[in-house]
Amino acid sequence: LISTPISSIAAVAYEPNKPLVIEDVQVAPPQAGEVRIKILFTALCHTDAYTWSGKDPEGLFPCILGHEAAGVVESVGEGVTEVQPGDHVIPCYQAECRECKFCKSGKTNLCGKVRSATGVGVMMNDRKSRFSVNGKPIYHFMGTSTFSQYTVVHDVSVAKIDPKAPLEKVCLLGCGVPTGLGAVWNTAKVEPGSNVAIFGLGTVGLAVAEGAKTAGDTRITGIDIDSKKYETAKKFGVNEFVNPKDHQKPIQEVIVDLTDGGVDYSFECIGNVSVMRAALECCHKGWGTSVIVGVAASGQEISTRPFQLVTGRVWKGTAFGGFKSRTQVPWLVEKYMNKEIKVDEYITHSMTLGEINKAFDLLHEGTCLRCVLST
Ligand code: NAD
Ligand code: AHE
Ligand code: ZN
Repeated sequence: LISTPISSIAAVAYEPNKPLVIEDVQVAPPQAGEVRIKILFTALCHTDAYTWSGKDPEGLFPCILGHEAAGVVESVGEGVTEVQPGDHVIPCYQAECRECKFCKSGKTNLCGKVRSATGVGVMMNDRKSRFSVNGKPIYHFMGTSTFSQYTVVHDVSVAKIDPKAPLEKVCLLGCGVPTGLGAVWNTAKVEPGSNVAIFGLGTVGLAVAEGAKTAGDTRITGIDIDSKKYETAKKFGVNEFVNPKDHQKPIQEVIVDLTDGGVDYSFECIGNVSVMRAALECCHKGWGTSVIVGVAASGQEISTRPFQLVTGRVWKGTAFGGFKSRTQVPWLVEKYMNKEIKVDEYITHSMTLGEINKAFDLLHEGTCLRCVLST
């Protein structure tokens, strides 16, 4: 079957912070090792807003953002064997080739096969984009570019899922929910009976809460400057709330006092470097572990007294919750189908791709967790 270019409605980011432009984009056929996907549903994540803001050192314009989505394979390039047209899939910004040094290490979910291309908005084969408007190239984003009716991704970035799974829901398993769950299960490996602090109660923080709750007998403290977040967070297992605005003392001291010397595990789910410091320093002496999940702007750096680490606290980070994407996204879909993990509960809004600018506005209001767009 010969694949030809396709016209696709997409939301193009021409410049940082300027409204996205909905227009017809040409999507070239998939080359060797590539897959063209018809995206049916895509959600917005705060990382999309971050790159759009111009603060991402890897952000390139014009580009097509979006990385939390689900769709159906439309056509495949030469040599693609693991998926075929019609397969239901979730694009994965964190690839998994199973052959590179990273994949074979058994120590990380990061994959080295296509990262050099996805970081600069092109495809690996010819270091070019498959998107264009009037012949001018539009950059890819995170190897996914899901704010489009059609996208082209590397075959190592496609998870084939159960065709019975509702795509308008499981699109969330492309980023935020797995990131929070995996930060607990894979990165921190929280044990039963642990004391946990979560900084930031957006989708990622709530998924951390859900993951921590499944560890069993956990005491979970949620910290957020927006007290509107507390009602929902209770449903995700958060037992206690602290609003930094209610306290004079540094928030780490407040948490240490509340938790008999500090927490066993803390998670930063905001992307604020001073909160990252607080999250480390509220950990218990001798063993407390803090996981950085939030993404901080270009030029931002973390700091603490080395004594904090000398005395046993551990600082870690996580990308996509440490999940091996192609292998474990289908497994997460099954867990959702068996009602073992929440997904629907994070979806607060649904709109169309044409309303994407309105959806981004919502993301900055406290009431939105995930907004799912139909394309
Ligand atoms: P979100 O904006 O929905 O949630 C952030 C929460 O933090 C909000 O509830 C906000 O009120 C709260 N907050 C802001 N400043 C605060 C402060 N100083 N103290 C306490 N609370 C504060 O975002 P999200 O979609 O849940 O994403 C959270 C972060 O995780 C973002 O930085 C995103 O880029 C990042 N992220 C990382 C990965 C990864 O793989 N590491 C994956 C997905 C998202
Ligand atoms: N380009 C950004 C990197 C941002 C970042 O850390 N991204 C996370 C995923 S966020 C999803 O919402 C990630 O997976 N990082 C590992 C990787 O390989 O990019 C910057 O700040 O430079
Ligand atoms: Zn994301």
